[in-house]
Amino acid sequence: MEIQEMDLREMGSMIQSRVVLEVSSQVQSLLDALETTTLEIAVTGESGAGKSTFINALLGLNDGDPHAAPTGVTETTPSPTPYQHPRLPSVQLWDLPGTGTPSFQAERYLQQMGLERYDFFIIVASERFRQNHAELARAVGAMGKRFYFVRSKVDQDLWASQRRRPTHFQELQVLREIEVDCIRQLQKEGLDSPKVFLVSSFELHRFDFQRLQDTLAEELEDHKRHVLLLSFPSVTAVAVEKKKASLRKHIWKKALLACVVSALPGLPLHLNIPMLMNTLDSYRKSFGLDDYSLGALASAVSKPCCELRSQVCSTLGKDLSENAVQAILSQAALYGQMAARLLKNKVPLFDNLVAGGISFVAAYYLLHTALDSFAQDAQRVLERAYSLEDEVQGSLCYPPDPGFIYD
Ligand SMILES: Nc1nc2c(ncn2[C@@H]2O[C@H](COP(=O)(O)OP(=O)(O)OP(=O)(O)O)[C@@H](O)[C@H]2O)c(=O)[nH]1
Ligand SMILES: [Mg+2]
Repeated sequence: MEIQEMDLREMGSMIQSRVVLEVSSQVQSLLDALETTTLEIAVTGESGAGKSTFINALLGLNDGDPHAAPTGVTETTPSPTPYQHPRLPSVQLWDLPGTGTPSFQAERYLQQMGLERYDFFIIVASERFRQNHAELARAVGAMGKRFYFVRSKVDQDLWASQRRRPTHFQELQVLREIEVDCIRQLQKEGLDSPKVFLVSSFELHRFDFQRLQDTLAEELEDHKRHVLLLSFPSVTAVAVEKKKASLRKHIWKKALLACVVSALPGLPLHLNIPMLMNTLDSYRKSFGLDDYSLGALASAVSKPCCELRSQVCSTLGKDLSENAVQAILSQAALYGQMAARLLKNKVPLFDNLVAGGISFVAAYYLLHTALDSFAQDAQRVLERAYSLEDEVQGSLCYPPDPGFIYD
């Protein structure tokens, strides 16, 4: 009788292990597909329009960085040049040569640039859009690709306008005038409802950059949307929240893969700590909390790096060490049973995972809590980076969010 019960228990846990293994391999393929999803963005426009500067801003690179696109007042980009995203190797921004020669022919230009390769085109102009831009957009559209117009250097326009009309200057009005003028010009060239975004590469957090990001994301399919949201710098509170939401969808997959199924049936699942550390490190970088990103942001906003770093208050943001990770995992044990009940209907094969011990719940808790606190850190860093005066509020550190089970 006893032996039979033991056999049954062993068989049960063998089946559970098999199921977890099988699901793991499927989840691994899902994540692989996501991680290898490519995003190829073409940035084109006239020479000197600010294409390379925009690319560097998107990649979070300072002009002085050895991996940055060269920029300057003389013509600098003679052939299509790919710039790989520093964190996401499957994302490339292509710096295309200027389109401004008098003999410009859109179709030939696109053929030379290898049109097929790109997911969409960003057409940059620092002044009015012209016939060349409209022609290029039409040719891109005719070949079934999307295009977006970026009107760059708006900080410069505002500055000039303020100098011209110091007493009547109204920022919103000037911006509106620029936008209307761009749209009217493109319509005159035969484009019905062009999408125009006003951007300053030196101040991505202002003007239309967030709207550009939202529009691009909306118009991409699922996997590419995720990659875009991860690859663009989070320069506004909205961007931070969207990045968090996009990463959150995949937490359960990461947590599941971190559960190591023992080769011997009946032993509980345990956790692959290095894998969890890698995931946490990628979250942290994704929110720009690593030293490189903080340094780049600090120099872009001319503030000391330590001032921005002081806004990183979460335990893992400050110290992503194995000890800190273990401490949070053991905290998770306290929540284990309650969390297990609440997660039950949210995660496929949850019973099988929980049956293996609370490892899965602990991994899920760790990643969830970390994501929340990194996002809070990122918000505080942004507030401090872009605040005009030093606000007291920016230096407040909130306690870690205990509510991972409630959403
Ligand atoms: N104020 C301001 N200046 C900008 C901005 N974007 C670019 N610039 C400046 O404009 C100049 C030209 O910028 P680039 O990025 O080199 O222009 P490009 O389109 O890559 O030029 P080519 O490679 O020659 O085709 C540089 O001096 C930049 O610093 C911006 O948003 N605001
Ligand atoms: Mg250039």
